[in-house]
Amino acid sequence: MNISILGIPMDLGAGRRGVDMGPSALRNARLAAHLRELGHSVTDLGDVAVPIPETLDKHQASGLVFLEQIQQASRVTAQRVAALPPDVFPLTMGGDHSISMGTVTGNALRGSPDGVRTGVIWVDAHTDYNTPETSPSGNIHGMPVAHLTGQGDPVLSSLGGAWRLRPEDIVMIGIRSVDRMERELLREAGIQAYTMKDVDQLGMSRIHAETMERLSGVERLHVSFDADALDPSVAPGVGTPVAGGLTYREGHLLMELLSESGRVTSMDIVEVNPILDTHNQTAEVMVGMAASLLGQRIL
Ligand code: 6HN
Ligand code: MN
Ligand code: MN
Ligand code: MN
Repeated sequence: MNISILGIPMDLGAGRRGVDMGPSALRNARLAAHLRELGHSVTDLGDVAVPIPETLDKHQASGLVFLEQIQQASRVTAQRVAALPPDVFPLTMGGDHSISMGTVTGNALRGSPDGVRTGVIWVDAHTDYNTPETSPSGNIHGMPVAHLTGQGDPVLSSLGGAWRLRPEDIVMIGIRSVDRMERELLREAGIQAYTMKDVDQLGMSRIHAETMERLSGVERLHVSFDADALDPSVAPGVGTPVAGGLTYREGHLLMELLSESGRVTSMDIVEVNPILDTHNQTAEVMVGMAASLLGQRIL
């Protein structure tokens, strides 16, 4: 497979600094080399330009933190990804999870200006379904799924023109932290979310099977993997850790089963924060997750 790696060193959407160094940490953990060892042809496209927070005035006319800069970086990200040939597998690296507004949109638009029906598997401790109105923090990394489905800020919700991610084409896995109003919006939208209770009770194998069944009608399938989906003992280098997460093996099993399905067409790795990490452990673990999704086998 031809894999294109693109970094989006974005930390304007998060409440804590350092997640902009995620792409460097993942490169340092030899992401490209690991994927080449699996037989892939890998091109590193470098990073999208994202402004440094200290150079900006934090207070925007809209009241949302760094809204304009995130709009601009999301537009560029969507354009960069959309310009990649449909046969390339884009592996996009954050940065905080606000980058996925651009990456998912760009992937849906590849080779098709109107966008094709795209499924999203959102692996995360959080549902990231706040709107600017419901968000308790104002941080845009807690809002990408709402914007992808057409809610919230009008610029962020129309990055792909008229294209929208359909609520029924989203499956969330690893969920254990949802805000009060966010929960109501999720229920109204009917988004399928597997909580950690579901992971404990059903097991990852069944959750994978149900996910594939639910997303059987989509043309493309994107995996957005927030490192905080994993338990903080496995992935400590994240800005919003939540206890009781996916084990190392649950994460790998999901990636292995998705790899076997042969249906995944793009992936994000987000929220790796080397400042909060221990000897780059979280980046190393996430490189392993990408390798499992991209064909690494135990035997
Ligand atoms: N992430 N629900 C919280 C908020 O501020 O909206 C946390 C969001 C975390 C976002 O980890 O990608
Ligand atoms: Mn290694
Ligand atoms: Mn997230
Ligand atoms: Mn999260």
